[in-house]
Amino acid sequence: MNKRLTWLPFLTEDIPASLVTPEQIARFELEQALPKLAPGKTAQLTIVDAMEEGCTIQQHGDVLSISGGKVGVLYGAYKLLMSLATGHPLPEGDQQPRYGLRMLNCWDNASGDIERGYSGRSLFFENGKFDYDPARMRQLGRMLASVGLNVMCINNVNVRYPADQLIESWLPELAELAAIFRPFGVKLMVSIDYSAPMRHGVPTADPLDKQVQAWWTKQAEIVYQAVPDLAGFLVKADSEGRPGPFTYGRNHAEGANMLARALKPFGGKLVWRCFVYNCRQDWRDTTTDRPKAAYEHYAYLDGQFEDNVILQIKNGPFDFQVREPVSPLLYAMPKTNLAMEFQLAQEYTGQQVDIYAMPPMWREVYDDMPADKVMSIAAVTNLGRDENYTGHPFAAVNLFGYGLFAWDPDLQPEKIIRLWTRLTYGMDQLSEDTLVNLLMGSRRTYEKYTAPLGLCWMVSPNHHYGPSPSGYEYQAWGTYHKADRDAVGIDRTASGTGYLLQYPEEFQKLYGTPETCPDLLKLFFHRLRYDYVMSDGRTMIQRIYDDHFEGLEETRTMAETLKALPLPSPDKEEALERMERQLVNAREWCDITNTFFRRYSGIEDAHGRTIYR
Ligand code: GCW
Repeated sequence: MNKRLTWLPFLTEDIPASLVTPEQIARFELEQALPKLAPGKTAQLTIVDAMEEGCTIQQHGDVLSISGGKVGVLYGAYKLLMSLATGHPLPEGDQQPRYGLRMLNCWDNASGDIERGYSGRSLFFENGKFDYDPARMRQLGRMLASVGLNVMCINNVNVRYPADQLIESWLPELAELAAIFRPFGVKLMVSIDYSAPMRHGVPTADPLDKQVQAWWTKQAEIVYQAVPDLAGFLVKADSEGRPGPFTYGRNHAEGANMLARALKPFGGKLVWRCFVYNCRQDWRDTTTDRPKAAYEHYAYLDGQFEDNVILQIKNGPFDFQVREPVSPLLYAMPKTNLAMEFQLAQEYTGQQVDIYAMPPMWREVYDDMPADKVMSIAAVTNLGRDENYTGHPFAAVNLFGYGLFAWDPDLQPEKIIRLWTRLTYGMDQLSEDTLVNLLMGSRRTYEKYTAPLGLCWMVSPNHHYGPSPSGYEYQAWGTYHKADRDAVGIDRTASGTGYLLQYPEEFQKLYGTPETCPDLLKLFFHRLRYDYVMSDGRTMIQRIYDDHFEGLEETRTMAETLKALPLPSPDKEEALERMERQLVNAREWCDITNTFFRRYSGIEDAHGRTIYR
């Protein structure tokens, strides 16, 4: 294949279009890879329908046997090959994914642009229509199946004409694409426009209106005739200008249930995003606190949703910032199906220019979320038409790690990162350790040179790359830090906005006082004076300066490390070219943030380093 498939370099043959079942693909992959990875060994596949997505792998002499459900055998084949390729022992016992739907959300527009896309244009669309390379789609199917992902929503949640045609005049094309991904165990999903009936002579989109209900019921029938195994619809409603039930005075249970009922006869899911907040806030208004919004809109509706509705909740209460506490809404809806949403696209985390490996961050999120309440996992993809799919060659570790975590959320980040590194580059031990360490530390480094201590934002408005400490300060998006000469941050405790009260008690205790709150989240929950003494004895302002200088220094060290690594071409050149830009970005962040706080606080750096005036 002309395009690079980073973590499965031993699968060099394109998957032929003639293979139409997971079992056939599993055999094909094993046949090409076993002679390279385990010469003399053969594989035996047994399908046990009841095992569904699960599998077991065993070895008897030279025979490697995989049993599993229809898709399970394919997952088993990839697990087996990855173990052989890395010299790890075969996975023991019954392998079952922890989460039911392991979804990717592509924010691809029909025009071919990708909202928050940093690796080229859309893999699926160009110029207002479907436009893809079928061989590349199969390659993508292979990537997704190899890490166990099973649902892909192909279009942006902000549905713009003509993407609304996906469930109307584009159904034959949608069916063709679904057929390409089906053998990989990947079902397609589409984002829909809540007001669609109004373009078909229905005077309203009110979910309680009979005509509206009839339109969606009929439309679901038509859609499922074309794509019988469509995973369902994804909806962004009443959010950032999208249409939704609020227009008609209806709540989101009424809004979602209407669509869910239309999908139910066909086994479809209705995935409804909870990213709902007032994006036209007046910065003078201190009674509204954006992180409170999702809980306020949804928690009281617990138990009122149809059983095929899944509420999709961003991992934090804001919006994919470098560090946020886990969303309290995840704890507040025990009677509702929930999915947690991550963002692989590095919108606020370096845009696939800066190195930012997410597994360490996800470990923290999985540790903090209610393990038994969340049933599905979603992530905004970082994929595009770039030859390596992810822009920065190292950004592939995030897609890889996301899939592995969605299968087994108890994994350790280092294990995931090492696995990816070894599969992708197969370097000597020392170089492997070096790259693993670099990736493991990359998120902390990025965090150090950007917005401090859970303060969030401070990014340049609109495109969200680079610093602009007050860029959002007087805007309508509800993201303020309120720095003055004495203090910074917003008090979100009971005596402040009350956001803290949305949490279960143990979190309230932990975050409730500046003393108990972890340093890295202190400015998320509290408004603190610059001379507040942190847990390690430094003042808050000194901690901000130190972190920023350290972040820049660590980036410089990363750049040196990168130069010395024996990475193959063109990954090496691509990584080095991006590192040049990361260095510029880190320096801008460091200097601008330090200057900003120095100007407000009037406090000098205790170590006399350069802070510009
Ligand atoms: O953070 C915001 C992004 C928007 C995105 C939105 C969302 C798709 O800046 O680009 O819109 O989140 O999650 O809906």
